[in-house]
Amino acid sequence: MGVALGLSFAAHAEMMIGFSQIGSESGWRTSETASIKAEAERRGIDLKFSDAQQKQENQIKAVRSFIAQGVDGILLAPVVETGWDQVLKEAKDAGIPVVLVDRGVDASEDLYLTKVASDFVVEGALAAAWLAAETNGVCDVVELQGTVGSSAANDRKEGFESVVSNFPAINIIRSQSGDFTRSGGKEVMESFLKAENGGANICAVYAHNDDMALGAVQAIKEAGLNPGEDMLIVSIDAVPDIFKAMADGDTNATIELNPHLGGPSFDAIKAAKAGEEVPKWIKANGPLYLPDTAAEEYKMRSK
Ligand code: GZL
Repeated sequence: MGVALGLSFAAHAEMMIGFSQIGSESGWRTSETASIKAEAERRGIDLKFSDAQQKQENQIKAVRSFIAQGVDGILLAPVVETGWDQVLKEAKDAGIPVVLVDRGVDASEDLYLTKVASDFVVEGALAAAWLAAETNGVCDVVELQGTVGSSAANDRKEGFESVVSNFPAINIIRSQSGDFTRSGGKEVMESFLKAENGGANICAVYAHNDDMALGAVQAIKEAGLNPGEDMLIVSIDAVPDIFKAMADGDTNATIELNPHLGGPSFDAIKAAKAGEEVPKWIKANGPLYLPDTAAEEYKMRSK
């Protein structure tokens, strides 16, 4: 009688990493999540994933659970900048390195290993520089801000204003948060149109991300205006749908935000465990894209 040997080799994971993700509020966020999960898979990393539904308390709970599980490292995409000191100290006391992914925190640098993120101030400045060139420095702009209190929204606002302050005839006439979502962008844009003479006073829309810009496009069309012509639209993320909108003439510029942050994050944890120095900020800024290459980019990115 043959003996069936049930040999099961628990795949030996290179590392066990906890990842506290903000949520799935935008196209960019979902592609970032997919990219980080794929990179973990490729490296044989056992990734414990938690979606916080954009609530900081869920992220703090998740980090505490990762600490209790004794993970080798933690990726944290902090939904807002403040309120992290205590839980970061708990991770540090447990000897678990924390990598801030995509967004930053207002906490002492010794409480985390590194931040893998773009420089949002530069992104905001680039958007303003493009608009100033496009309008010869004369434009009344409405601003769709990202999530209130997030480093992405704070810094993109700061960067935009740092350039616009050099142009006395460029004015930010309205500014409000659409929380990085399409529905939020649409709702706020509808209120801006109503408040600004049906949109006649608005020269341009600066949206902190593409999803809010696409929501604004819908609102502008429903108001009987031509987005991209009656008012310029510049945004950030470079998601596939914005390239389609640019190719259709509905928006005018986008700035790339790199969603492939898993590699540098996992490398940083590995380096730390090997006792190597890791810089406190690993930057990943991308270029500005215009309609001339939008159709090509859309085809390539939506495969
Ligand atoms: C910025 C990132 C922002 C994206 C939005 O790095 O945090 O959050 O621009 C996302 O699409 O919601």
